[in-house]
Amino acid sequence: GNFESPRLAAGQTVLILGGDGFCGWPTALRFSSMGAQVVILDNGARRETDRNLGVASLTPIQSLHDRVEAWTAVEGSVIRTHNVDLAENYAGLLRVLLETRPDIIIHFAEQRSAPYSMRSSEGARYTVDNNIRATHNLLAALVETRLDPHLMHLGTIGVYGYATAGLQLPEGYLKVKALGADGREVGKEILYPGQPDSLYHMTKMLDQHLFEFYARYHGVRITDLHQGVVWGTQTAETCRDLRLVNRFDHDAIYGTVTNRFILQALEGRPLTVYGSGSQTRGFIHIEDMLTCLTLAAATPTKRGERVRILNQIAETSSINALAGRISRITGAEVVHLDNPRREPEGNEFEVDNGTFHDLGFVAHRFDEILETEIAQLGELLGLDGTGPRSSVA
Ligand code: NAD
Ligand code: USQ
Repeated sequence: GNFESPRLAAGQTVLILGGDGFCGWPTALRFSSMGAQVVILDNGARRETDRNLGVASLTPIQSLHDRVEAWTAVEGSVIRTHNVDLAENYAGLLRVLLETRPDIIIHFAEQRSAPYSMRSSEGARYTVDNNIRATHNLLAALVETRLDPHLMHLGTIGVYGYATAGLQLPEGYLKVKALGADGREVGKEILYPGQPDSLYHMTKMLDQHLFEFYARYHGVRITDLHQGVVWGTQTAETCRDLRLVNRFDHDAIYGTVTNRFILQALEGRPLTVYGSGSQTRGFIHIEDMLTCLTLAAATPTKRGERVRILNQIAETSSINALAGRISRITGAEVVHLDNPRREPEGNEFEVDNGTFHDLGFVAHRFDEILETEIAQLGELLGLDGTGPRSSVA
């Protein structure tokens, strides 16, 4: 990574909500390796959903208990874990907060699949109930316990909505001019009035309004990170022992596009572009996500400050261009399927991510790391592009 002072979090206590997940687990290991006291809260909801959907990580992930034991064996550091449902067990949350007294909380603990939130009323209700209650319980508990950690939340670039009408997406706040009562123009900054394209993304917009309220009304210190689609699998820490391996989702509900395309190419299957492929998205590699999180953690917001909203992406690309890049390296064929999602195609997508640049973030570029990533995943899964592994359906 390009983070210059990896000891910044040393001695701090970092509570990671959703620390058993794809983004949360590598984050727990990164902060632990930097010397922070790391505590994970996770109710295992994601592993349960996998069982219900009949899907599984393609990498052999261990139980959370075995993962943290392996980390202690490898690194010598202890990561404590709590199996608490953030949305349903408020008393349990209070207990963990008072016992942990975190300096930093990183909140990943939400249902994060857009298609899952749109597939049925059950998926929609679970996503809204789980995500909004999780976030609100956390905010209420911070006020009740009078703890004053820096809360970092993983939001999504999709909160804005993808049809941007050619506007460059600002970092959370839109400058507007309107007519004042006396007929003169007045300027104001308002939370960007997003029009998200899935109920999942909608929960992140509702989260953002809760953050705005709790920062303004109760002085909670918050950074909301509007992140693009994460790709890649392993990080410097998850590579150190197979028992630490990160999860790899490839199914149509939780598998995200870049990782699905990489796997399809490694299995000698065509890349499944939905619709015209002219949808544009923001992307970030998992190592770059860790760099951004350490930079945000090192620059906490102050009491009384409004929510800091940062756009966390490395670059934007259309799905066609993404498929083209992977196809050029691997020779994979590209197919266009009827788009199973309702989403705007042909959208322009310009994103201001100036704050991370100012903090010193230099992203890896797709083309620099794509080939390495494909080779690493191929080695991890025992795939070389000639056909599926026997255990892969
Ligand atoms: P994930 O599903 O792998 O991990 C989420 C974790 O949170 C799971 O381990 C789950 O068990 C836990 N969880 C969910 N609800 C909980 C609850 N009520 N109580 C306790 N634990 C709960 O997802 P991920 O890919 O790691 O994403 C993490 C966060 O980052 C999400 O909030 C997501 O919206 C955001 N994000 C992810 C991506 C991406 O591409 N993966 C991109 C942008 C933003
Ligand atoms: N897509 C394909 N082919 C596939 C899979 C997806 O063309 O096989 C397309 C989709 O139609 C969509 C785009 O790729 O246009 C992205 O889909 P995705 O499943 O990779 O990602 P998305 O649904 O946007 O959600 C993911 C994470 C979510 C996060 C979001 C960031 O699951 O948690 O918030 O990325 S963002 O998209 O920037 O809002």
